[in-house]
Amino acid sequence: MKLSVVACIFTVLLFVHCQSQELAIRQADRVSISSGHWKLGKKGHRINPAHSVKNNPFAIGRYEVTNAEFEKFVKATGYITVAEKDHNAQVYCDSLGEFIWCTDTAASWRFPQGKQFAYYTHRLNEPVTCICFDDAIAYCQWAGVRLPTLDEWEIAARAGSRGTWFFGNRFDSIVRYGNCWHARSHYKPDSSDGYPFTAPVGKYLPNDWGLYDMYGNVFEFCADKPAIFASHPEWASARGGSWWCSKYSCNFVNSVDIGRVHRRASFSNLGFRVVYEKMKSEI
Ligand SMILES: [Ca+2]
Repeated sequence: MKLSVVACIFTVLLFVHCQSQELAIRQADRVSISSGHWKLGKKGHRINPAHSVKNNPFAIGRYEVTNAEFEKFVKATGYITVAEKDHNAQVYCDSLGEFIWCTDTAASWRFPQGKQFAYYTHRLNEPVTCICFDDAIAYCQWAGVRLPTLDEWEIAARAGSRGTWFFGNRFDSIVRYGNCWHARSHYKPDSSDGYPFTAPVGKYLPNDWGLYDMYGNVFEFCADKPAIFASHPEWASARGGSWWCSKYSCNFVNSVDIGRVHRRASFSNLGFRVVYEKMKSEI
């Protein structure tokens, strides 16, 4: 009798311990951002003009959503992505001109560069790609999270800075903070930084608030769209640039620019990070 009471107490204690450990891990994977007044955008910018905002507190993923996290969603729900159904994922191909991507009918989040490259299980800690905006929304609904708004993403990326980049005024410093493209053209793959495509999340230095890969690695979907996109319900917005972006081509590796993509289009340089509504105890 005594033994079973002890076992029961031990089980309860273990459960409590596991719960708090889980909470600690989850806390480590997000950054809480308090309410504040911020100056965002850039004077004269056509898509993201200078504007001031006051945000509600929120917590944002410290990293982009990974293949391992997306795998949990798929295993739990049996979800099939748009690219798996429509066989229309866009991947990088060499020997092509700038901004020309290949439709690879075999590519999907499981084979993010097509079947000639590694299966996702070899890239579990890399950001999920070849998913479209609607897939990202489905993940968020399952996980009880949401995409950041454009303003939330920018507040997080800027980490209090006011310029084009959180690290200063020279693009070349990006080499320390983001996985992007360093060759002059895209005619052949650029492996000069060790990562021709995506890199594992968190490989580069974070911004001042501890957020990784806000620039580069993958473009990140946002929940809303700038006013100038309002007449295009089929468009989604994405920010921060990707492994494909360089100083010569693709100007999105910064805190200001906002890209657009069809909400059903899936690219191997496009993913997302999530926002958690801030817990009351953190406010
Ligand atoms: Ca990114």
